[in-house]
Amino acid sequence: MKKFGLFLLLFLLACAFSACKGDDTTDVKLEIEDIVLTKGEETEIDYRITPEGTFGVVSFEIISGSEFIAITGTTLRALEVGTAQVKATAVNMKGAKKTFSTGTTFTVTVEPITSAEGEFILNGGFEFGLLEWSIVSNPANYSYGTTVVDNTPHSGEAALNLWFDADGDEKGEALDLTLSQTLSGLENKTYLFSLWFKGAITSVTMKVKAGEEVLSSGEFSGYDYKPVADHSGYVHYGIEVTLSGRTSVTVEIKLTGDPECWGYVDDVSFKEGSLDDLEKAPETPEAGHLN
Ligand SMILES: [Ca+2]
Repeated sequence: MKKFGLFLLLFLLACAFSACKGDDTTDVKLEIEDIVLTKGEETEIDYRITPEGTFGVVSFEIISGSEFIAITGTTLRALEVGTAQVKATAVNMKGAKKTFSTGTTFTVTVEPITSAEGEFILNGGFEFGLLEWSIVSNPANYSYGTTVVDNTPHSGEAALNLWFDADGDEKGEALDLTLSQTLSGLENKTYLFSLWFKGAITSVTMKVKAGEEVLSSGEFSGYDYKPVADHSGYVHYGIEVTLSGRTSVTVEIKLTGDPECWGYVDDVSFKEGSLDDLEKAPETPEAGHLN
């Protein structure tokens, strides 16, 4: 009888063990690879719960470097250059037969915005929103974005969008916007400051300054121009500047327009070169085209 009792106990223990194993908590794994982003970028956190067919609810906790990133749901945003550690936890869905709780940690590295070799402007293509640009709008509360709605950017997926509707009447407001960026590491060379524009505004004014001193400037039409073929309707505007004894300048773009104006600026560039490097539409007898 005693022996039978022991068997029963072992049997029950075995059952409990296998039941526990059947339920299984130990074989569920959460896998997330380390992530590298550029400052200003946003991505969905890609995770995998195994075995295949296991569903879970995943949550995240930034355990270090919370000043560098932000996580909302599964959306990860890179705020500042640095490294963050994130703890992720997956638990079974509510009411699921199989219960589990599993976790992992991963690293998010935020890298600085860089530009192509020889290019001094950072984020000239507006692919990282308005980062790196100083922007002054009049009125100051008009906040221009970089979403390209129904027109194509010159390159990438974004451009500076000059259409801003402050009062919700679906019409753009009058435009008075200045953007600038201070560049350093320059040499005694001739540089081309250029941008791609399309739209219907009044004017595009470009300046290269050293403090308040204007080293070079040019004003271009915001509506009367001839786009360059195969450039999505954009025109290439630019000014050149020859530097002597200066390693740093500020480049400035001022954009003005009447109510209901619209336009895009993309691929702003400052690099060694001259006006000869501007891409121009072929000369035609058509009057009124400035480019
Ligand atoms: Ca772009």
